[in-house]
Amino acid sequence: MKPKTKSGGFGQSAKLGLPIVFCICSLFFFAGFFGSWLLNNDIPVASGRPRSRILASVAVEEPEFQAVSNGETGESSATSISSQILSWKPLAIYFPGFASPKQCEKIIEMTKENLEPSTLALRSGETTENTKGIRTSSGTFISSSDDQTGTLGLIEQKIAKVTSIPASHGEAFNVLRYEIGQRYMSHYDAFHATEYGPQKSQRVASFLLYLSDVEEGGETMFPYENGLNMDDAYDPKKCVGLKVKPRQGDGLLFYSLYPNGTIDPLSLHGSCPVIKGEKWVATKWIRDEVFY
Ligand SMILES: O=C(O)CCC(=O)C(=O)O
Repeated sequence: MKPKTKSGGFGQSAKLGLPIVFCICSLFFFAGFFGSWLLNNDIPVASGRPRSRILASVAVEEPEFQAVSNGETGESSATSISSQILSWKPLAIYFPGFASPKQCEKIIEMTKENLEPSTLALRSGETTENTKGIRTSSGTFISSSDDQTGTLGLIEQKIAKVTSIPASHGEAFNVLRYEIGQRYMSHYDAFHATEYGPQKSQRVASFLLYLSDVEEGGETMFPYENGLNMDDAYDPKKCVGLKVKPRQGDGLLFYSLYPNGTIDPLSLHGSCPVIKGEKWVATKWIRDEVFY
C-alpha cells in the first residue's frame, strides 16, 4: 500500500517555497550591497569611531612610475632605490638592501685569495713604520672590468645612479676584511693639498657596501657628526659619534666635499675595531673628475 501523502505535500510546499527562497535571496543581496557601501564610504559605526578602509590595509600599492623619453646617455625606465639620510652634517645616506646576499658572497669569493695588509696614502714625515696601527685590515683592489660575473659592474652602475656621478669617476673597489681587533682610525678620504701636495683630482664621496654582518663592533663611525667631539683632545682611536652597524647588502654613502668643492671637516670617519665576528666591506671612492 502506498503511503498516504499528507495534505499540503511536496507539490504544495514547492508552491509556497519559491516566494520564500526569493525573499531570502533578496535579503542577502540588499544586506551585501549595503554592507559593502558602508565599508567603502568610511561611515561612522555605532561606536562613533570612523571605520578604517579594509582594502587599504590589505594591499599597499607601490607607486608606478611612468618613464619619459630619455636622451642618448640616459635610461629608458624609472626606478626607485630606498634610502635614509643618516646625517646632514656630514652628509651621510644609508641604502638598505643595496646589494643581494648572493652578490655580496660573490664579491668576497672573488677577492678573498688576494688580500694583503691595507696601506695608507702617506703625508710628508709619515712612514709605513710610524703609521702602523692606523689601518690594520687587509684588502685588495678590484675593478669591475676584472669581474667576469658582472656583479661589480651592476653595483657600480647603481652607485652612479644614487650619487648622480658617472661610474668613470670611481676608483677601483677596495674590498676590505677586518678580523677581531682590526680597525681604521678616524681619517679623511679627501686629500688636503697642504698635507698631501697637489693632486690630479679630489675625492668627492665614498660609498661603502657592507658585504657581511658583524656580530659585535666594526661600525663605521663619524666622530664629528653635527660638530660633536671637535676639540683638540679627540683621539682618532676613539669610537664615538654617529656609528653605523654593518649589515650585509646595505650601502653607506657620505660626502667628503661640500657642493662648493671644499673639504667638509665633519666628514672625518673610521672603522671601530671588530669585537666579535668578521667585517667585509667594499669601498668605492668617487672623484671630481674621470679617474684613470
Ligand atoms: O670600514 C669602514 O667602515 C670604513 C672604511 C674607510 O673609512 C675607508 O675605506 O676609507
